[in-house]
Amino acid sequence: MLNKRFKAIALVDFDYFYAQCEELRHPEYKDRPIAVCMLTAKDSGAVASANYVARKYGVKSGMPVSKAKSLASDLVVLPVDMAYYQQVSNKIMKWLQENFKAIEQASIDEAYIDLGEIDKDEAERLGIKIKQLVKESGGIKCTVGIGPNKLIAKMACDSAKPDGLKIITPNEVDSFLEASKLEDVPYIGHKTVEKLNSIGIKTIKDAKALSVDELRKLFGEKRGIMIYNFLRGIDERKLEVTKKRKELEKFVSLKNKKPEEAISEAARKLYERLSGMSFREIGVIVILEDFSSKTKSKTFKYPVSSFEELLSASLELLKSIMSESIDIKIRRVGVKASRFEKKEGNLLDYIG
Ligand code: DGT
Ligand code: CA
Repeated sequence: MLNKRFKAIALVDFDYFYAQCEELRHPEYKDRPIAVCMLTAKDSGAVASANYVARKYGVKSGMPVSKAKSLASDLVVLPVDMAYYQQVSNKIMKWLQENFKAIEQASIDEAYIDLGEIDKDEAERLGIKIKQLVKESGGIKCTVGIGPNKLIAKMACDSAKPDGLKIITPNEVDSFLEASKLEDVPYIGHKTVEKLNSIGIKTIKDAKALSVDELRKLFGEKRGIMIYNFLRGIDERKLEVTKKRKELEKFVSLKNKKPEEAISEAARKLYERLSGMSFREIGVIVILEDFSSKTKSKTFKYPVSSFEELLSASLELLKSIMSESIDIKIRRVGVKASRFEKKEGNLLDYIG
């Protein structure tokens, strides 16, 4: 059968995100039910994220902690640690940004990726690759949905959770939608579903029988048109592309350290932040006691991604700055990487 090309959008959504981050740093809880909760006082508050073991007992986001505990007696209740989840998310999002031309970070655990014009086989390969990238950069399992627009990408993703990959080509949109429930359509909340149910409309197929004017009357001008379009898989929303980072830098104060020790620490911190990204230029910034600064940089002939090369170039640049002035009093030092490169050529080349 002809494998037609289409403009594809992917949605990547990290599975049970806060709870999975906790599993990462607490392997001892891995097979236990975990609920990460917004705690207001001891044991009172609501569940923000639950792992799939807890979900088997019926534990869900938004549920009071006391109810969750009554459902799963050995529930591990952990408080939300946003700074940590943000760190895990940043690492993965940066990586995705460096590997794809256009991404829109939609939330802490969701990003849309423009995959360009591809066929179903390429979509499959890219979907697998996205899952690998997320796993390698953040240690996190995720689900990827791919479709001709944001709406279908999101619905495909929701239907494939957890640890899934689902591709819906333009030809498959109608049958996919007809097999979905009204409440599976984003922005059709339970109030809209109730209203539709009250006039005898139970399925997407039923709802498609309503004209755009009827939907406008029921839900207002804008919402009516949106619902009309979404029921047909039509979504013109563009990606709001998150800007690519041009450079990354890390600073370390000397305090009692030698400049070489501080630069090594800055290089290590920078390397962690880079999470495998390669770069063509490296700079060292030295901030003196009087807050003036000196910088030197080096350009590589080839993209570099190893810690050893980053460290030796940083030390070399530091030495060169220090040799140019006698008796300099250093307050802080920094290492900066720039001119990032995709790992290998363009996006599809990446798929080996
Ligand atoms: P998933 O994607 O179904 O495997 O599970 P999650 O936990 O990743 O849920 P998702 O994608 O709806 O939301 C992403 C994160 O946002 C989630 O890990 C915690 C936070 N979140 C979601 N729902 C709630 C909520 O009702 N209350 C609070 N405080 N946080 C929430
Ligand atoms: Ca999620």
